[in-house]
Amino acid sequence: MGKYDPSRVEPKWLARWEKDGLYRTDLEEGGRPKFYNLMEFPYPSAEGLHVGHVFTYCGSDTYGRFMRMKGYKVFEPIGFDAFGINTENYALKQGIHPAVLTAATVHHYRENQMKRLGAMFDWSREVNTSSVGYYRWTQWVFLQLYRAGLAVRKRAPVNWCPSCLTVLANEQVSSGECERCGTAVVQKHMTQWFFRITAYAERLLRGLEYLDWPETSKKLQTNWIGKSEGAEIAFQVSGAKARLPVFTTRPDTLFGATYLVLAPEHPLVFDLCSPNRRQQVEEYLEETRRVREFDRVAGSSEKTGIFTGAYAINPATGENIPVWVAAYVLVHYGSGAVMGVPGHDQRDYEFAVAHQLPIREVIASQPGISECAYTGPGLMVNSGPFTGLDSEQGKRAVTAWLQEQGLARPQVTYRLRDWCISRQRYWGPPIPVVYCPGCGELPVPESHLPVVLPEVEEFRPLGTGLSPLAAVPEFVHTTCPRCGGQARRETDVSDTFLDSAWYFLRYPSAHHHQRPFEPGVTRRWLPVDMYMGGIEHVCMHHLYARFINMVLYDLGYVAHEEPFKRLRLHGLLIKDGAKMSKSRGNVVNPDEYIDGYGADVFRAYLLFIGPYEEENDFSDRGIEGMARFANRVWNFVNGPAGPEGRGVPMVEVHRVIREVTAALESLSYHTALARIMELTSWGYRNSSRFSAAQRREVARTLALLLSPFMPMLTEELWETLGEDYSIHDQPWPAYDARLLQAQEVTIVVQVDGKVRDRFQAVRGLPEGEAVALAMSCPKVRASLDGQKPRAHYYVPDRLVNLISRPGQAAGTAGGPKG
Ligand code: ANZ
Ligand code: ZN
Repeated sequence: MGKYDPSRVEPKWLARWEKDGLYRTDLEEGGRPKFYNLMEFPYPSAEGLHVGHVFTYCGSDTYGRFMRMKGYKVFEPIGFDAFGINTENYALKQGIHPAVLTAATVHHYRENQMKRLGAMFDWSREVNTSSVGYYRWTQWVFLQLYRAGLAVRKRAPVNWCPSCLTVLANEQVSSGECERCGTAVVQKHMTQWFFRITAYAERLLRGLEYLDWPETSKKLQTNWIGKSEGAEIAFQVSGAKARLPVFTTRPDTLFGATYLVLAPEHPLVFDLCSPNRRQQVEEYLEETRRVREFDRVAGSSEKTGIFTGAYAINPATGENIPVWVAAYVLVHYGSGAVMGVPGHDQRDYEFAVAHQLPIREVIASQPGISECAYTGPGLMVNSGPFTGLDSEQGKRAVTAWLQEQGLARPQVTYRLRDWCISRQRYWGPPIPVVYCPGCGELPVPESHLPVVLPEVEEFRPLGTGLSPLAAVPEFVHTTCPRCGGQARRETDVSDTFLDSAWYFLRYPSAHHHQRPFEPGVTRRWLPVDMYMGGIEHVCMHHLYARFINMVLYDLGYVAHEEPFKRLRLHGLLIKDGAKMSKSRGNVVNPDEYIDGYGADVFRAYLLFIGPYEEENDFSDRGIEGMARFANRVWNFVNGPAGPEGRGVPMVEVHRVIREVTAALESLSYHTALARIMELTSWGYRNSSRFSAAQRREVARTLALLLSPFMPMLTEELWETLGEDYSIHDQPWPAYDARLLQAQEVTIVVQVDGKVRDRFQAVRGLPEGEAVALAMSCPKVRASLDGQKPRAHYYVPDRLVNLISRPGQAAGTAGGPKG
């Protein structure tokens, strides 16, 4: 058979699988239970896949393969998130049309990179969001939201990227910078299309409870949605008709409200402003316009502000309190106005100190408020009839009291903003809306879809706040679907995140052209059973997808309310201390490794670096070791059998099967691989003792256990063993639980005579192995703290005592001490 040569083995099986359609899943009813195994699809960017992507895909694919062997009909689709600013920015940089560039990159990804990975992708259902066959349905999704009143055009402050020349969703801005290009984002007032995701805030929050998602992702979404319960309290403006509503989570502190603050963009600022203060207020507004919203959210310590000259009446105390304008108040949170309670809110405290506003204690506390605000609960003081009440009860009591006078109502506020989905760019689905001088704004009738993105020479953003499509008269001029008169098309395209908010619904229906998703196959295959993705998507893609899916559910198009039953977050691959990314220039290209070692070795190597769900450092130091391991397995199966032995107990085989199974179930790929390596070593050690049947069983088991990690190598071994094609259609190996139980003992591990841990092992474990296992127990490792034990003491099947301190002789320190 010769040496293991991946350059011979891998292409052989890739071709065979493709020819046989081994991974083409029959989505019709019947057969095994279904398992929809989803991974985030790539946006085909410039340089191709990097090692981080391969890490993600191989982890997901390994899980899919495992589920397939466990008897599920696994559907593992793949596609390309090919529309969007990312691709377009690269096209602009290269001076290549995005359509041309996309076709080339998709081809490169698919043919030169992804297909080589040996994953179970069902290429027959590939989707590409930039193809008309896909985006006509993205436009259809838009129309459904439009009909439901959830897609609205409104003027609002939006994030504008001066480099990408387009607006961005809040989610696409991180610490004030464009997520795509890193340029500082500015605020602009513009008319844009929004999806009213805020109408779903409560349901998006509640639904999280029932999902099998990691706690971290639930927390992130919960915080992003940001529910706050409190009250809206109206303050009467002194000497005027106007009332100023404020949102507060602490109505119990009303007696301590010594001033009001409006956001600079608050519509009443100018009405309230007294004539002699007008100029100063205007100067202040001008100054803050340049300050970005995000600095304000981040709780910047800057406490700038200006007095408007107006006063309002505190409804609790009847006092006249000054009305200020300050940048720390956000216009579109709550009502854009705050009651300043410096005694019990730290931002207010700093503001009051800076501007010499009175600070009043209304919640009693041990530390008091002489140094800083007291923000905790306590008994109300200086609060008229409420004095002495507990602050929690006070919240309700004060609200109810004001409510009777028509001055307050309980209110819930969310931090979540409506999703701005229009982009002034070229490379996306045109938003299907028409404007008629007579009939107004009209959705394009479904029967007129798709609104085809015109082929243009000039796809550069205009920078005028209009999309390049506005400069294409043949596109802009159309007829009104209602009156037949001359009308104008909407020229913005929709956000890429809309493309990806429903792609998992399209995969099973990729062959259907009459509908976005065919009801039968959708009911059978959705929701997704396992979704593997990155943490950076939790507040964007995952949230958007849940929202769109929920809307489609409400409209009766799908039968499942939540799209992703189970979500797991893969860790990030770190290189030189930072996340791999093109902008940092620390991207590692997988191609050379795959050329050098084969995809199987590289797959297994990536999954062996560390726990899949944690951050891992990429270096290629250990890849040789993985290549040696692949060779060892190869040689074990291919090597000369030698004379038949008398036979050995096979408990070890069962133990390893059990542990690899458990490790795969919990995505502990590195552990699974370590156990398979142990089995390999054990196989070599016992080589001369195996009966022929045993030797064969070990070889078969090794191939089966390794097949989710190294699909091509193991397919070749399977053939060598004379087994039936394909190894990937075999059931997952079973283990004999009763045998394991009977053969198993619990070994106690002590360090210097103190019990530190225990582990399960087979009876009669050799001393060297027992000590090695003892030293690998986590608690033992912690207590040794990097030290090597000086000696050890072993009672077979019972105890290992590791001696680390000097002066404790092995023989005397040992013995179980209770
Ligand atoms: C008075 C008060 C007293 C407050 C106190 C807090 C503590 P969360 O929990 O994040 O929802 N607030 C209201 N609208 C705001 C806006 N547009 N921009 C900035 N801050 C705003 O925060 C709610 C609290 O944030 C509200 O409760 C309000 O300050 C402030 F001892 O009202 B509080
Ligand atoms: Zn009309």
